[in-house]
Amino acid sequence: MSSRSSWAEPYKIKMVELLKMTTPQRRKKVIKEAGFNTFLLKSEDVYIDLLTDSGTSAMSDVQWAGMMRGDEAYAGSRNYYNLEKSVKDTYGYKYLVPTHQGRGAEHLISSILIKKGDIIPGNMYFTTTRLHQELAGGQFRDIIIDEAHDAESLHPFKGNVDLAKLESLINHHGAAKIPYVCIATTVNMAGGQPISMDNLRQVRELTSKHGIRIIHDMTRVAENAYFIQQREPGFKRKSIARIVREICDLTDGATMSAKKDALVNIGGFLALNEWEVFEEARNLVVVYEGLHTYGGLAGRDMEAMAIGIKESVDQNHIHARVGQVEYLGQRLIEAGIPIVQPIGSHGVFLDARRILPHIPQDQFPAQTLAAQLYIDAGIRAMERGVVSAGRDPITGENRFPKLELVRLTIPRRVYTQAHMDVIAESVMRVYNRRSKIKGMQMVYEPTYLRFFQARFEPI
Ligand code: PLI
Repeated sequence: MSSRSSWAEPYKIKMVELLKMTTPQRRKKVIKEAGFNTFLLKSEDVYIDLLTDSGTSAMSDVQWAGMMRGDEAYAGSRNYYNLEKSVKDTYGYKYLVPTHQGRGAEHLISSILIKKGDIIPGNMYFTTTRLHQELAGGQFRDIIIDEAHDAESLHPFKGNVDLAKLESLINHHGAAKIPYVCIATTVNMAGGQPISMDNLRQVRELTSKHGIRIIHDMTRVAENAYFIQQREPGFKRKSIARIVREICDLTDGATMSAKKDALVNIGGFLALNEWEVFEEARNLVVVYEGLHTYGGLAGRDMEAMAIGIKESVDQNHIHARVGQVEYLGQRLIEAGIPIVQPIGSHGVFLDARRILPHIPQDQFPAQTLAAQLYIDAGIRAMERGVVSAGRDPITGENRFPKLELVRLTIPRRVYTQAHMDVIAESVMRVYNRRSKIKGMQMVYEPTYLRFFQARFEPI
């Protein structure tokens, strides 16, 4: 393990991508044309892109070299076998089905395991994960601890499961109605908050007692392992790789968006320990993604993923990754800006409820704040509040989550400390004129995952 205490980057820069600066006049014009939805902006109009950490990371020279070794055979590509080995060695799951990205894996596992009327408990929803559960006929139930819904709670493991909530669901519906419990490591919608190993062990014990599977959303598992190492007694001297493996060993299968932790621009997989479920997934993948040895990916993409998985569990890498996010978060805390605490692993989440208390939630405070941030300095963030939560599929009513957030998501290995300063200064400027900011109304609402394409107008 490293004796370094600074989070300074364990890499140097070999190539740069030039950014375009825009004027406030242009930004006002283009955000209006984009329906005040940052997803609808052209990326060339963005200075610092904090929309997501998904597929936006910088690959290493080793990954790029791997891209040149793509074996683009339709079947049995050498890169598939390299990926299979990397997944087995790092995560320990027995069987691998590659998919084009995380939601491809969610689609497969939901279609295979969920029957109409089933209940899927999870430690907070994620947008695509819950939608696939619902499209398969299931209903999601939130079993995360209450502290996760409180932006101000300093609980060190806000991703933890409330075991009483889980037990009560099992008692009420019966284990036969629960095909699996969905456990995310580093809970995205809670602000990048980890689950503790101790809590995961208890979830394992309870689910094993009832014969219920745990399907692991392992999209940011290495980041979760870092928090366990730093915060949970007994883990200080364990490597990230070992902690990651210990987490995976407590679960029965996993969906992975490799576009996050695993440092690739595209790719994902479904990993399983049960042969029968794997056999079905291997068959179904040919319908929706591609043959089971490429799952919608090019050989070169699988090679980059195989390498990225190994880089993701390096101590110096993860220390710098989370360290950079913490640097930005600390600057905002020092300036008195309300953010979700503790600071998460993949981004800093602004608490729009406390920043814009005069805007009611049905006038989309987080959506509004994200648009204002863009206008200020060309920084693109993402709404994670009432727009992302969508409507209840049964009642059709808007879901009003307690957390109404703007996510400043930090891509891995992309921006510098000076960029973090620019971001902090822009947030402070917007914060200082917050009382003048007015809410918005939604003027176009798509059926699925509305946050991607909805349009708004100022009231
Ligand atoms: O975007 P996909 O289909 O590769 O992965 C879906 C997905 C699943 N689980 C979790 C926890 C995610 O964060 C996730 C995707 N997240 C995106 C795109 C994000 O911006 O956070």
